[in-house]
Amino acid sequence: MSDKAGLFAHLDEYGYVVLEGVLTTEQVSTLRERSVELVKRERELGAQLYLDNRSQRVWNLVNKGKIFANMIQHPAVLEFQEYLLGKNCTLSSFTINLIGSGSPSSELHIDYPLSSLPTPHPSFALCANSIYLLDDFSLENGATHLVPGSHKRGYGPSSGEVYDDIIQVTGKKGDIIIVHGHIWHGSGENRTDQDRVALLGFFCRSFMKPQQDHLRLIAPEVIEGASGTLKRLLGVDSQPSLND
Ligand SMILES: O=C(O)CCC(=O)C(=O)O
Repeated sequence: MSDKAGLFAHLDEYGYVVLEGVLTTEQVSTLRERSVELVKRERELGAQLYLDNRSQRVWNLVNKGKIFANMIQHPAVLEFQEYLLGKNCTLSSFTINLIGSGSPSSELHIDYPLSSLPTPHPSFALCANSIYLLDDFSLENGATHLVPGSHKRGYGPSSGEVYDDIIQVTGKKGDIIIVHGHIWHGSGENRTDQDRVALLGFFCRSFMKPQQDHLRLIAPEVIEGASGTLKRLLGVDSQPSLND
């Protein structure tokens, strides 16, 4: 599926779409190498491990290298995020998600803050994710689980429940999967001897509180030197007015 209208229609209908071959081979290899370095460094400093301590997230990527700051502004990602969340949407968080060898699958869920809101959820998206594949996603190494169409149900999955309409979304490194934030999803079990590395660019509507407080967590010189687009994504334009 390559025509733009078809990609948007797939996203609307099923709640996800795979954008094929967005990143170059060189971008993938530099991003993966840099991601693995950050994972190792933060593990030594007591990083957040999960899924039997085999998987790990690295938070606040905009502050951890220009390559990440550039990647979150990728036009292909912004086009689809703005389609779902409005032209003034902002970044909620930008993280590395490493699903380690031997990691069990995660529980099916919807992401915070949607998971903490009363139901029914609105029919329009409040948040949405972008999964940058830095490894091929296969049935064996934990390709993302999701329930197609579940973004239209207005509520999230029940903990511990088994659902029979789950699929796994496979793809090639360099692809980016855009995921409607209301879709029921999770990472799969990694039955291989290799880690599965991805970046998660999570966006929200501009009136919402992001998962991370970018303007306090990111170094002032990074914010000052940011492009207009990046400043907007970090929420510089959506601060409350002082009314003075
Ligand atoms: O990495 C994945 O496949 C999904 C990640 C996920 O479910 C999450 O971080 O909420």
